[in-house]
Amino acid sequence: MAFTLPPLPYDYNALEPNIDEQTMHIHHDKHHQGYVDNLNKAVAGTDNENKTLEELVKNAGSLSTAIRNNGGGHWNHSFFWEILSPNGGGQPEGKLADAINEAFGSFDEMKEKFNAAGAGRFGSGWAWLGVADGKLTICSTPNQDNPLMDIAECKCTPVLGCDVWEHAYYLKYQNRRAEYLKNFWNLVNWKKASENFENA
Ligand code: MN3
Repeated sequence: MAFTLPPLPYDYNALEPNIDEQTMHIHHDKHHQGYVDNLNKAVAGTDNENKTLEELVKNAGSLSTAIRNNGGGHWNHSFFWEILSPNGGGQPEGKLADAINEAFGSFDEMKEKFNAAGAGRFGSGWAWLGVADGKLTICSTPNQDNPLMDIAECKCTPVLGCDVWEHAYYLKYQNRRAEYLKNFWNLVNWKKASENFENA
């Protein structure tokens, strides 16, 4: 069964002013669609056609570069749209809030570390907050890799992630990746992040 592009769970302009409408159109309709199309081409007529996206991502190290890049791209973006919300921002509550305080000292220190991971990623990639061995951790991955991949330097189950490819922010922020990362927090869907945390 072919992979398909999930619709955005909100309108293209719903994340304004933090992420602009044109960026969301290009990012979702062109970039994410491209990963889906190229993933379908890469698995067509092979055993990998019948595997789930998670199976492909977790075994990326033994699969083709095309599956690693486009399977990762499909997984990462599907995850990213869900972690953003027009009603996002604020702070997490409950178990996730407790775990953040325990791992990083405070919510603000966690944000600082996450932003540093995103700003420090040379070129294109992602910043992640995830769970490894029952504890929260922060890391970044290059290109469309993610921490679920067997080949990832930092392995964890993602709780939230931020796309720091230029295509995610350049129209509005140009070279100001740090400003984009700062505004990312206005959009974080902590309900979804808490679900990811509790399922990890
Ligand atoms: Mn992207």
